[in-house]
Amino acid sequence: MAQIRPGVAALADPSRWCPDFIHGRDDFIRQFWRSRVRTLVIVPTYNEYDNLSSLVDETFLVDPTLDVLVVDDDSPDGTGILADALARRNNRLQVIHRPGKQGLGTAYLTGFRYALAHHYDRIVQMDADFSHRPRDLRLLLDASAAADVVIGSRNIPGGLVENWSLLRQLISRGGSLYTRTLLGLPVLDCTSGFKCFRREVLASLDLEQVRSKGFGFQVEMNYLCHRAGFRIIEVPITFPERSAGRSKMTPGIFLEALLLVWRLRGRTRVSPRLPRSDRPDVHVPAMGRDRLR
Ligand SMILES: Nc1nc2c(ncn2[C@@H]2O[C@H](COP(=O)(O)OP(=O)(O)OP(=O)(O)O)[C@@H](O)[C@H]2O)c(=O)[nH]1
Ligand SMILES: [Mg+2]
Repeated sequence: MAQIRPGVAALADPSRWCPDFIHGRDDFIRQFWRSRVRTLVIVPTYNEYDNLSSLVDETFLVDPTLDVLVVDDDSPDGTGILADALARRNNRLQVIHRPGKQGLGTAYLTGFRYALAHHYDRIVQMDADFSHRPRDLRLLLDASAAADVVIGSRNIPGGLVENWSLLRQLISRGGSLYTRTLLGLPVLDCTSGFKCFRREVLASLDLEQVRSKGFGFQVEMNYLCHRAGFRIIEVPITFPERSAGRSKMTPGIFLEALLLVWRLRGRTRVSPRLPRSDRPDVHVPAMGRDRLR
């Protein structure tokens, strides 16, 4: 069989001679778009001293052009003091201090108001306990070019949870099914808190009417976005159990989410909804598909 000389082989492979902006047109456009868009990552904290420093470092490693806002509720373990120290070293990190624990939902609302006032284009929600892996941020940010709301999902192909008992997985999946069924939401992971919103979404919603303090907040935001006709898509994430610090989950937070669904369902009956698809919009990028193999 005739041998192809290395020089000829190089000519036959465009990746070896074609400029990046022609060969990888998609990448070029994506990078250009990324450089124009201002993104704020909101991280609510309560007693996350052991996680915060490395979380912030890893987040900026993913994308040094992001800004990060820590919303701390006067954590007794000194997380707020640590956040201030980190912010002194990096002017892309901002800190809001609130007096005492007021709940995850209101911490995000505080962050949203800050983001709108400071003209950010995209707003990301991310927990401080590494259950939302900074490396998965890239998936959310890339998908946000084509959607109003992107949800990092554990319940779509390629998504997974690590180190959860079977019971906990059943409760989480059951909770999403319950919410989806009663509210008609086209979302497979209704309680995920790893999300990216386009500015227009938050600017157009009446955030004052959002009442949930715990993880019901995620459901309430999904509901409002869907009702307003925004395009919601899900991308697969890996969700490890926290390795440092303690969970803030309480039976009260759980009950709040259970009852919230009925409160929202009551609202559904009285207000007409905008036309939109009722089917989940799932995006499994190449990286997610690889996980399935
Ligand atoms: N500012 C603020 N942050 C909070 C509050 N409650 C929880 N958080 C933060 O919100 C994020 C999620 O809280 P977690 O305790 O991990 O709750 P969860 O992820 O629903 O529960 P686990 O899966 O058990 O960890 C973490 O970054 C917490 O530090 C609060 O009252 N105020
Ligand atoms: Mg957590």
